[in-house]
Amino acid sequence: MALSRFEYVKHFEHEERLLKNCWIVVRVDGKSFHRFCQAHKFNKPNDIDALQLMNMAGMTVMQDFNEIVLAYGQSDEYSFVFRRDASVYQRRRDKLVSYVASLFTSAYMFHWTRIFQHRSLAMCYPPAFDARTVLYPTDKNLRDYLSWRQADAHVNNLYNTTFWNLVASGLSNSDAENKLKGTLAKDKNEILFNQFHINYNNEPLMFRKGTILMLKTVMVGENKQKFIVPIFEDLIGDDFWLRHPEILGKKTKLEAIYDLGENVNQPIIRYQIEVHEKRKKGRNKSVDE
Ligand SMILES: Nc1nc2c(ncn2[C@@H]2O[C@H](COP(=O)(O)OP(=O)(O)OP(=O)(O)O)[C@@H](O)[C@H]2O)c(=O)[nH]1
Ligand SMILES: [Mg+2]
Repeated sequence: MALSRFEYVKHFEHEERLLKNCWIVVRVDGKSFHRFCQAHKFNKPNDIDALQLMNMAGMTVMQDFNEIVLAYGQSDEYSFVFRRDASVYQRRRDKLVSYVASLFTSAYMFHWTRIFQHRSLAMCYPPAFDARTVLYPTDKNLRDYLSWRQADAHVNNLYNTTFWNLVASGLSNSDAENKLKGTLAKDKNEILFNQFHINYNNEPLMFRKGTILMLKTVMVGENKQKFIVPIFEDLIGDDFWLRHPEILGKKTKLEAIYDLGENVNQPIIRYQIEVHEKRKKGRNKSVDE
């Protein structure tokens, strides 16, 4: 086709490629989620269904990109870690960041009914997520990034758990805020324990540590299956990295079976089992016909 005289405008487009050999982290974050959570009357400080919905959206993104080695979610944010040697979209920044944000948002909407139908909770208005890409040149930088996000989850959750218990006990929001001004972690632990008989360490791990998602081989009935599994663990210490050496590219036993334990009841696992069963049925049907 002949070039139109307008075609020169194409050269105004600028494509940025993400530096080679660096870990790529794409982090999505809910836009004005303070308002979104209020509008939908999400439980404070943690709404288990809202967090499960974030995990469902995180799972969908991971299923679409096979170069994500780990995802980490807490509050209204999710970080996706792409391998150092990822060649996704030839590492074009705009393409990657916009696609991750868009898929995460549509998945959040797609899974909404499944998660919230037991509360008959309808969506009042469409949510939006922004996204950014950050490059980390060393393994230590990547570990520090993830530690930063998990430490943030801990600090916020301890504060919010104490704050909302104070408010529930009758304090106004500003009185609760004043009471917590300048307190250290141990002070908040003490308030929770002495005033509300809550041992913070017994709060659900998902609230305290956030959710880590990884691809693992699991047993579904008699069959081995690759599933995105939720992991609720500390990732700041070395233990986590020794137990999951594949993240930093150190090969693990290929067929090592990951024990889901009680996480078999997590919505993202139940969903993947359901899809797996449906596919199996579909396959058998076409064989029968
Ligand atoms: N009630 C409730 N609120 C939550 C929950 N998870 C996240 N949020 C809300 O989401 C907010 C997330 O923080 P930010 O991302 O800093 O705030 P934001 O309102 O989304 O603002 P921007 O990200 O700057 O657009 C928190 O401050 C909470 O208000 C939850 O489980 N329950
Ligand atoms: Mg936000």
